[in-house]
Amino acid sequence: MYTKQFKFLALVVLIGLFTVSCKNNSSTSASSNGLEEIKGEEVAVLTEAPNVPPPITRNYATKVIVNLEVIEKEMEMMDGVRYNFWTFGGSVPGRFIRIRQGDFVEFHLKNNPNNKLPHNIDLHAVSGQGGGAAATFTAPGHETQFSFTAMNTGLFIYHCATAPVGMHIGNGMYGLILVEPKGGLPKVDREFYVCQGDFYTKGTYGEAGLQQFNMDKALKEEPDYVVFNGKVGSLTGDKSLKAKVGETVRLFVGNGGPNLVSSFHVIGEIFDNVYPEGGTTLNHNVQTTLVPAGGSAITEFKCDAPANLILVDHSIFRTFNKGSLGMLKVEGAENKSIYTGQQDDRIYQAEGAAQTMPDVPVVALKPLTKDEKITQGKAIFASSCQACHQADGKGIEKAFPPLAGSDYFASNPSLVTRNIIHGLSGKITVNGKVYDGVMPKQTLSDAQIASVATYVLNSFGNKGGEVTAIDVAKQRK
Ligand code: HEC
Ligand SMILES: [Cu+2]
Repeated sequence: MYTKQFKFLALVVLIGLFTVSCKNNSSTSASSNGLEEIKGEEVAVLTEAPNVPPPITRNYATKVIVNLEVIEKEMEMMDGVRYNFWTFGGSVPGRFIRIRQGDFVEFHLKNNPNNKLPHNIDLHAVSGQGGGAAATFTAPGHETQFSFTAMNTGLFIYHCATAPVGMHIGNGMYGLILVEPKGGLPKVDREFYVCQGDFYTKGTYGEAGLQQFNMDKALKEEPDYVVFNGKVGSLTGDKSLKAKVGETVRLFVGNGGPNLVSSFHVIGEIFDNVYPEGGTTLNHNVQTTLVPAGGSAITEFKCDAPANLILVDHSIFRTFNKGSLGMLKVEGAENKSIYTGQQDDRIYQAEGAAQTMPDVPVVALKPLTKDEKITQGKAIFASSCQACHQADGKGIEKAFPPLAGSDYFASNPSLVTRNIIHGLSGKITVNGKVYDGVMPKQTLSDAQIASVATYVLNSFGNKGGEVTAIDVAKQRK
């Protein structure tokens, strides 16, 4: 009898001890439940694309506090085109978050009081209901909090999951969270954050002014814009990424969608390593890697030769007509044994005429002022002309003639529009040098040609002038 009672008491005490220790564990994720012990606490460094937070050097798990603020904000989709973006942190894509496997993340989502809508966050790095979506449903002027342990390593998308979900993502609500493996990622010289997204506007590509979200086009999955880092030209010109010959580069590539799958490619390089879909498998010697909507990839390469590497979605009309074009300038000494440059150029007379492209329907735009044309023309130039004539209009010797101070059209500006409408082939002389190439005719609307021609006439030290859509229409005939 006495011993029975004692045994019972002992059992109660044991159960009590067990539950106490469980309680402690649940708040600190200690090792008895298979999780790493949490030591210390830090606030996550968050960065705006294309920057990436510094690699994690800790060899232990810690408590990481993440503070992310949703901001609804009008910004440029393209020079001259404005859009009301919904952002995680004030830019598209959202801030890059970098943690280590085993970390215990205390996540704070703030919804700026000036915002109009509720938002939340679904982090693909979370094991738990909705990736945190239900726990973070946040009204304007509120802050919510939840916590999770980073169970899996990888590069994960996060996005807003408030209804209508497609519209929240389609307005720019996505970003990347990297969960580094316990030993860290191999060291590289440079890391960049590049995230693709598709956008749907009331107006067509390049139509100036404040553009509204277009649900019909979103449902049909027919975007007007497909861009890296939230804007046409976010990674070109002064904003190009930079590296030196011999350096290793790692691109953390995300795709927010909401609809398109990206065929991510870098013109002029080969990926030495790819972590497909942002997971752990390592693939080598890859030309183009698929990045699913709501997914990612990590690509790594050594910069072998000096070049302007072009980042593209190789679904290529998106790149040259909708914006998904970025640049990585690799500077350094040439290595002719890796890449010679052009060694010869001779006349090859094939049968038939120069190739042209089919006509597309003319999209009518409202008349713009000269200054508006120049602004819009600059953006059209970036997507339709710059690849050949270069951003500074100086062209490339022996291949593409200069538009900068060109004496070819100085006395007859209508030659600019003529070339864009009809294309040009055969020998011409520009500033004393002979060119014998082919310029394909450009499939642009009358208004777009008027804008880009006006831009060319008023840039690169040229003499000025203005072209109207009516001029272009007359010249088409
Ligand atoms: C695929 C490359 C390519 C693209 C894209 C291109 N051009 Fe050209 N362009 C050429 C070539 C090549 C020539 C010279 C053709 C020849 O030798 O007959 C040329 C010639 C010209 C000329 C006359 C020569 C000069 O330097 O003044 C103008 C003007 C011109 N292009 C403007 C444009 C504009 C504006 C755009 C964009 C709307 C554009 N080009 C897009 C390749 C291109
Ligand atoms: Cu949202």
